[in-house]
Amino acid sequence: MMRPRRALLLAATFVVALPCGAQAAGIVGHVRMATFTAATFPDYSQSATRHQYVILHAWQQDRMRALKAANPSIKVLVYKNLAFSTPSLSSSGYASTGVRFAEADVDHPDWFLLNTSGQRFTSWSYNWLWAMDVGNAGYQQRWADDVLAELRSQGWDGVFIDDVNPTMRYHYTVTDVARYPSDPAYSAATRSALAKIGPQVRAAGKLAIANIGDWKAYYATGVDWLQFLDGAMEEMFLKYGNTTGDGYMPGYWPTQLAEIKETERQGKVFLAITHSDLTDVQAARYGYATMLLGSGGGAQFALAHDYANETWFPEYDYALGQPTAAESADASGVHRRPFERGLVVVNPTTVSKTVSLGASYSGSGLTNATSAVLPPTSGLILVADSPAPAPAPAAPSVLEAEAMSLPAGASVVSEASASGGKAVKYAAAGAASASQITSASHRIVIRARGDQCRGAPVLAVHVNGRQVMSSQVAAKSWTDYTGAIDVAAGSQAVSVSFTNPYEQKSCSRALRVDKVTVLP
Ligand SMILES: [Ca+2]
Repeated sequence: MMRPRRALLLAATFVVALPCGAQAAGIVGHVRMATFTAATFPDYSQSATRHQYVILHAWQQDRMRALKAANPSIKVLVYKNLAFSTPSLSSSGYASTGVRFAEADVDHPDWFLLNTSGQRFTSWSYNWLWAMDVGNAGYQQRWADDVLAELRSQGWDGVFIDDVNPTMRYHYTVTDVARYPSDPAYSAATRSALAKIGPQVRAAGKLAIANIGDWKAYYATGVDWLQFLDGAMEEMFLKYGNTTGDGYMPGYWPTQLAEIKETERQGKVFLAITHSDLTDVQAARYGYATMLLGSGGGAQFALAHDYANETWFPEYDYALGQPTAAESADASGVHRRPFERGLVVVNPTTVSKTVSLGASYSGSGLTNATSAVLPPTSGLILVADSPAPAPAPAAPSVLEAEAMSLPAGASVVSEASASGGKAVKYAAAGAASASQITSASHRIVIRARGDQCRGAPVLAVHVNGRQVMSSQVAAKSWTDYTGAIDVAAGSQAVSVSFTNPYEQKSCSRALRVDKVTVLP
């Protein structure tokens, strides 16, 4: 199972390893929370290419399968509530909660949390959500068992654990919770649930990612909980208000930047959602730019108005390249981070700032700018007008698989839909190899498809002796599988392997590779 890898600081250069097979969108990826009833996917292929993480409800398995068919390396998480349960189920019988209300109601009344009057209670804001005793060991184990069974049987990549709360104050009067009448007491109960559940989910090869409630106000508590998880969400990142201009939290900006950096330091995934109108470009730039300041490759961003609509902004497609240094602040309080082909600046203060950019940049509404005025709580994502300091990006370098040295068990086959009309079919384990001259490059794209037989063929790619990706090829038609590389201009030794042959009476598993493209 993929583990997000942390950035390694080597001298003055950041070498960033993206998750295996991820679309190399840049140092910050994207998350889609699509849990509203009205959520739509106008184009599964586009959503699956743009997003590295998608969160769905348990009854939306068809959407999960459509996304994974479009991009087998996407991570699709199922929503499960930790701290509450509800009697309602989907029409197909699936629950949004880890433990079913009916089971607790009939067999385990001790799994409900009680108030100081001895009564069960619901959340103030969500009167169908009954508070459960997250500190009860039996409740914790049932939660883990039920969720793990569903992750395995349905093929989810992991679980998005909602209501992982350090406090009950957003749901109920803290001192009225009989067993945990303080934030430290409730935090300890939540921690014990994560300590029990997280390791079991991860040991099963599934992802455990928690939505830590009000993490910014309970920073150290959330950081401590990361050890049990693959990552965490900050659902109120920089701005909680759902309309333009509303709900900025400049006082929490340093803490939320620290959340990104600390999550990266622990080698985990950081999911952030900034709230506003669907078209609020200032909020999107501010959130995305702040993520670019702190990310080492595991940070995933979204601007959301609700959890129904997908948003996308032009800045997400800018080719900044890799960061060339850590972020820093100047005396005025403006933060910046240089990239190979760009610059990110953020003004987290409450007053307007004029910044010198140090060279000519375009982007985020500016053209050929050498300085910029940043309003309070704003950011700019900028692309260098001249290609300095990195050498000019060169054209992609294409290597036809049929031109590579082939191992025994692999052969050239004619396929009208393949580049050059030919591809390589691997029927046995082995590696095809070639040397290819390229410019300095950061991405490698393998066009492949699989003959499926009790599982997908696995494709592994090495460049100059280092494995750069390994991916299941679940696609039956030609599909691009992308990995991150970091090579200087020159001759690269490329090898493409098939690692898991299988055959039985009715089928045999095979890998087909059309071509290899190396991109700057
Ligand atoms: Ca070909």
